[in-house]
Amino acid sequence: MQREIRILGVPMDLGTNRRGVDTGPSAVRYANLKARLEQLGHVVHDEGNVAVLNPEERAARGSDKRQHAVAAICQTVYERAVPWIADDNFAIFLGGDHSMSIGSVAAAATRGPIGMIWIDAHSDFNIPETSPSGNIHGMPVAAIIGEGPEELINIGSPGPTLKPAQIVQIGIRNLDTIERERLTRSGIHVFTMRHVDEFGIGVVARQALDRLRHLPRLHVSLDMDSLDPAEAPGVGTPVPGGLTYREAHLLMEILGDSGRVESLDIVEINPILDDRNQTAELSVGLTASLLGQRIL
Ligand SMILES: [Mn+2]
Repeated sequence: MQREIRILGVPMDLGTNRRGVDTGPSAVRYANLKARLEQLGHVVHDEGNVAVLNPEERAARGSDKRQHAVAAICQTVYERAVPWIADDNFAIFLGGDHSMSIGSVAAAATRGPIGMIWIDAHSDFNIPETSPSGNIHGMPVAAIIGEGPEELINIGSPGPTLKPAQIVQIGIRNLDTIERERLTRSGIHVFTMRHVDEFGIGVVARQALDRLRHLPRLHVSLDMDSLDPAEAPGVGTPVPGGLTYREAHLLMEILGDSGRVESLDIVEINPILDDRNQTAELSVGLTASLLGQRIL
């Protein structure tokens, strides 16, 4: 199916301590995301980047609290993307760190009830009180269901963006202690790497879609650290034992075959740690698989 696709870059690393993921959108563009999608017959508009002050610029201006800056950027992402969502275009958000997704998911949810498939090594379900690092990129899923700081919860519109039953996570393999307890109580359905190992990614992908079968539209949030570091070395927080190249492609193809995915985040690519842009190239291939590329 031919789609009209809009791409928005969010060159933000304010949700993490490690510099580098702010250049993720450039790396993905360098890996020819637009041309690759055009080859599949789609009409692609690159809408450029949301303006993000880097830490030095923020310091020079007498920077406010990081959380305020992240909230303001997420609100801008939301406001830029809502008109495209209304037009029924496919939207691709290029991070930047994963806190960006508070804004992109809020925008996607303006279409009506959506399901969210969060593909990640981490569940990103901390709140400031439970986070060992204090980094906001470990908190977006909590904010999306209405837990954590008010200013992050209220992006787009006041109150929670999604209910836990609208969320499925895939690829999880690294949880903080309290985060793990909170996650098991949350009602979010989690397919850990054990599920992938035991049943195979094809079964996991179909079960994830089935869990969200009451929701006609889906948002996919792809943290590139869900992949094994051997395939995707250029990420902010690598964790061994991730999805293989083939598992990740099959997952994207099955999600794409559903015809229900309307928006996508690609986050946490860190070109400084990458090997000749391998991780960004992989992300482009995975996006193509989600949007119709098939072997035969
Ligand atoms: Mn993440």
